[in-house]
Amino acid sequence: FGLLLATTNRGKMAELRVLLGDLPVEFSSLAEMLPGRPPVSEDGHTFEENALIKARAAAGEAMMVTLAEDSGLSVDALGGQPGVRSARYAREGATDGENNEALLAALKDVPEAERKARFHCVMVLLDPWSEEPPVIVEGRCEGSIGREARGAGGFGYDPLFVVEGFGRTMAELGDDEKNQVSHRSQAVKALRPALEALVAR
Ligand code: ITT
Repeated sequence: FGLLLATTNRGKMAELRVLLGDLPVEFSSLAEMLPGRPPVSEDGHTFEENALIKARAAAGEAMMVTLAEDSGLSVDALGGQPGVRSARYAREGATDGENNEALLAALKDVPEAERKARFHCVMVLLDPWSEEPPVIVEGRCEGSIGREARGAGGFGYDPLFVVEGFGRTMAELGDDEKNQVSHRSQAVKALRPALEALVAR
């Protein structure tokens, strides 16, 4: 069957295609199914609210089974920021580089032991033809924020995020390694039974 991957983020899209690649599913993108559509306003206060906003909007417009996700970085020393504002931490429409710079600046005086952080990913699977409630799952990945950008892989805050137990940033891991430990891969793992049930239908 066809599954709409409701994201405008190219890094997410690339990872999702790999993480879900073994399923007998035909993936569609927003660009293909809803070309020219402006992004929905993500005004929720939690990852879950925003993932639901994105899933409902896309599924309702395309009338396709839809997977949407909201993700971000939560830094203890910043009281959980940037959180749901991760994509626009430096400013609305910020580049990944600008957000990384803003985060390093905010943590300039924070010592090593207090730089703990984690990535969150909340995924919503929504079938607009079904009466069932959407399936909602979460994945997390623990780590800490380094003092400089390192590595060329991944996207977003990956060059600053030192993965717990690895001593390397997410951007220094290979794609396969990232896909074994990332918040997104944990969320996909949790979503797998629901996806397999859909495929078997
Ligand atoms: P969509 O809403 O269209 O999916 P987006 O980029 O706006 O795309 P979010 O609102 O969920 O997505 O923001 C997620 C931000 O969190 C993203 O822009 C990155 O800055 C950061 N992020 C999420 N997952 C990440 C990852 O695996 N590695 C690094 N940064 C990540």
